[in-house]
Amino acid sequence: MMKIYSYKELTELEITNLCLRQLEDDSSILDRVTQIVEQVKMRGDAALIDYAQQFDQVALTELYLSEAEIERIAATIPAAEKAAIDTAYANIWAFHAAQANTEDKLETMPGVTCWRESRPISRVGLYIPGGSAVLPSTFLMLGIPAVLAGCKEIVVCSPPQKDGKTNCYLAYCAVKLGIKRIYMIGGAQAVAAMAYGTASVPKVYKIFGPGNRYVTQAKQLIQSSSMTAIDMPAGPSEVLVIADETANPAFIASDLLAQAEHGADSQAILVATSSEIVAETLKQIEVQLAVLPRKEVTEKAIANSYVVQVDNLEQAMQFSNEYAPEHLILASSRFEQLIPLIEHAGSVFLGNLTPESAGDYASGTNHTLPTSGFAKAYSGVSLDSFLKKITFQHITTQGLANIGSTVEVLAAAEGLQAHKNAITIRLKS
Ligand code: HSO
Ligand code: ZN
Repeated sequence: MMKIYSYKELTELEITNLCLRQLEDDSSILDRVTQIVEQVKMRGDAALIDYAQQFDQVALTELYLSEAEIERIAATIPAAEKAAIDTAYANIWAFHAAQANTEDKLETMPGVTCWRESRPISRVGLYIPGGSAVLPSTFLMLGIPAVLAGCKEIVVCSPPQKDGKTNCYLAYCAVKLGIKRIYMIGGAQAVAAMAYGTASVPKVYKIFGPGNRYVTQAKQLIQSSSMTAIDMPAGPSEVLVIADETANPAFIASDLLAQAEHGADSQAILVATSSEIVAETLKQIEVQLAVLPRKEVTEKAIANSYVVQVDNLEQAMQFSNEYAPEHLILASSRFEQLIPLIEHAGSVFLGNLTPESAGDYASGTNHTLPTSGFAKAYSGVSLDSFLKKITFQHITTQGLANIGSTVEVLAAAEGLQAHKNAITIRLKS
């Protein structure tokens, strides 16, 4: 069961330690991942086919599913799942479409005009996991902003099922997104293929998507060795629930367990002002956990989680800001007054009727979020993640007269005569 700490009895060092995520030491797999990346770089498609045999036990003749095949598989989706994907799609689309903005041109000095324009990253790679859990939701969360941004080439990799194909959910998402190929490549080899390119897989400029330790390690590796950006550093998923006496223990338990079922290394933290709520929640966890299909994994994650008992909501927010959770749930009817106190969180869920699951699948916000305390410096995936901003400027005769001497003086101060000349020669003309 979860350990209970009393906030006021914790030293600063203890708080720091509680907020440290157990980042796995992945040096053990670094050699293996390096080898896979090297093989893909050298042998391209041949290496990918060998790895599909070795890791996925499938003999691929073609590395991707064609448009016709995707359409055929997509057509087998049951009606309820189709309707659910349609609704989620519409909400996620609307929320991300609203993020598009154009900035006004600004005259910083009379005759000196500066502005920014967005351009899509022309080729992006999406990794959609398919091992222990197939995640059509992740396909929507990455595919929709990519399409909205106008990325010309969207390369999608997902590990093949036993039949060498993908399932009807991913296929249906691909059809909706207008994506005409799904590469049946998983793991570190998929990341390597998209980072370096092979005969079949185009090289991309940015790779998105969650994955296991191998995928994560490969993303880190290729970031420095190839000219490829990644969405963000990834760690195990987490939730922090802040609850006061207005919270519902059964609801809190359901949220903690939803997080915990992602993996044994997931963390679910409860920060509560009321000891009765804590006691009730712990009971509810037992009850609800007992009948979960993923009980074993979930139990492990719960054992790896804890409760912090606080005196008031201000203390709760202090702890939460130190932890910087990927997901923050404010299980309180007083959530309104807490919003200004939030400094760090990936995504926030307000009130007792707003479970994280809603955001994981369908409300509209993106579920690709900063974990492991990276919420202190990173934002979750959004439309902007698929865009670059280019700055522009234009200077008129009047502008040159206005800005000229400032640049000349600064260039001279830096000892860069040629920079100064670029102004002087124009002022003279
Ligand atoms: N909670 C996960 C996203 C997810 N949940 C996908 C279910 N499917 C990371 O934010
Ligand atoms: Zn989730």
